[in-house]
Amino acid sequence: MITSSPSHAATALQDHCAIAQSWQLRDLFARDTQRFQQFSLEAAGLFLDYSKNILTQDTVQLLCGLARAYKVEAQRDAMFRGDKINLTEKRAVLHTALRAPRGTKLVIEGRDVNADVHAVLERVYAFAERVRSGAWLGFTGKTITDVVNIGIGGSDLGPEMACHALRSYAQPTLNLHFVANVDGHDLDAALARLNPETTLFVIASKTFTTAETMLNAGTARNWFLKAGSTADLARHFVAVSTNATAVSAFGIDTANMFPFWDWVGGRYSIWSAIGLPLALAIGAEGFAAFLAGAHAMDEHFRNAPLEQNMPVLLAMVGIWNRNYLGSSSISIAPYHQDLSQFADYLQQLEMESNGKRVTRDGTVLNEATCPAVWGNVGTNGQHAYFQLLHQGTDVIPVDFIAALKPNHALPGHQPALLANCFAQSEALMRGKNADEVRAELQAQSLSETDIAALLPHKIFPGNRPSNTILLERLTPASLGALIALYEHKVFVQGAVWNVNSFDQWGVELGKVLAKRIESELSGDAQPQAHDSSTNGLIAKAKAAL
Ligand code: G6Q
Repeated sequence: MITSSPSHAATALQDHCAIAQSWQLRDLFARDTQRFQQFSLEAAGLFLDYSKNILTQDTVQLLCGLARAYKVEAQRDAMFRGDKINLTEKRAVLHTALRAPRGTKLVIEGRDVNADVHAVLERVYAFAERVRSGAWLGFTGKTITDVVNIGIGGSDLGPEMACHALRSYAQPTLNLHFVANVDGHDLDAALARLNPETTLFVIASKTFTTAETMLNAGTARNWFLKAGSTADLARHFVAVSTNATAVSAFGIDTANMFPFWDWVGGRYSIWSAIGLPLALAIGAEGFAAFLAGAHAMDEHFRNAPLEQNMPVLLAMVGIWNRNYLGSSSISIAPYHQDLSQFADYLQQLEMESNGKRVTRDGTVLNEATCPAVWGNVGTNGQHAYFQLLHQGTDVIPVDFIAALKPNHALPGHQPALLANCFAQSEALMRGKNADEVRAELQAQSLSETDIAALLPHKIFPGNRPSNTILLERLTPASLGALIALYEHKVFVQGAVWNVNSFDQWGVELGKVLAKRIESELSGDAQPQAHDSSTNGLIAKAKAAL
């Protein structure tokens, strides 16, 4: 295999794209009855159909050539090996080590990472079992009925999404709540439904310094102390963090702290002790299956050739749509109610990882990086924004995600759901041309004048790309594989865009300014130091507070 330079590979794709722009998906399907077989594959229990993208085998070859030119395989191996690929933070990126089976050798800076990971997992599992079985008692001797995870960003989105996705597997006697927002409405609404005697708070923060989490945790502690004593805190507050000193200063016994490591990025941390709420919900066996599903995808990503590598293909098709065909956003459409938070989760995973404007060495990029990621469950989205997907002026590729078998037993719903999912990708691909619309209107005996007036409104341009990802059923293992698929997609895209996917400096400026404004809001002096808009808004708030 001859690997060309990145610029050669990109030029070859640009030339190819000049031709591909005239292709119609309808024609590609008409010409090749094997298209579905050619552009689909199975890995780690997931099935990906990417045939409804504007591409041929040549396109796939050229895209894999681009990935090779950017040394995606070597970059992937460096990540799995524990090299410090997060250059700006000088850290390894080892979420894959969190799901490696016991006994997988990995030594980083003299520490046996696998032994550390499994030692914490044992503690997480043992604690989860004590709470689930009712052996862990609150300060008045009652069993725990409610768990509140207080955390934000990566310390919230993953556990909340996964607990919702796997609710069919959850212990029904344990209610899970997630509080993230510094907006007091969030915590207030949760506390209003809770009894301090039967509530367990999980304070989840890698740094244990995040302003929102610390404020919410402090308020929760004060709420608890109206009922219990400081000595009782140990039965109702546990922490997940890398910062033992801050956990202890907050008043949580470090015996009740579940650690993780600096090589676990927030948005990649669901596999670590940050997944404690999920372990509480689905138990040790379920959590182990979740890790095993992700590990199966890791093995596929490490070993499959690029042309048959699901994360690589998902990533490179995304790059084709973004950098060559010019789409600026992608929509995520899970046809599964339990995945209702999956688009939000991917929004952070993709946009915080690859929403970057400079290369790893700091050079300003000329090409586009991460598209905006958004979406909602089908069929709800069909009655809201799918109009724009079908007939809007932007072409927005869609990832459809569905499970073949449901986790419920209600008759009739699953065929209706899947029919809608498949119909949407067919409609986006085929569209409806002027001849088809005219024939339809003529069949309804409309006058020629009415047909002429209606016709342009009823045309669907079609040729709009989509992927369909099928799961046999949404289970802990298939959810693990699905998340890992997208993590590795993000990795491959970051490798080709040549950005650091593992830092997030873009969230810092607002944090610093908010601190200053917060002190101005509570102080006496009128704000002067900002622009007139910010000064004006602060003054209005001061008058109201
Ligand atoms: C994720 C980000 C970010 C982080 C939160 C919470 O990759 O780093 O979303 O998870 O800011 O941080 P803490 O866990 O430190 O509170």
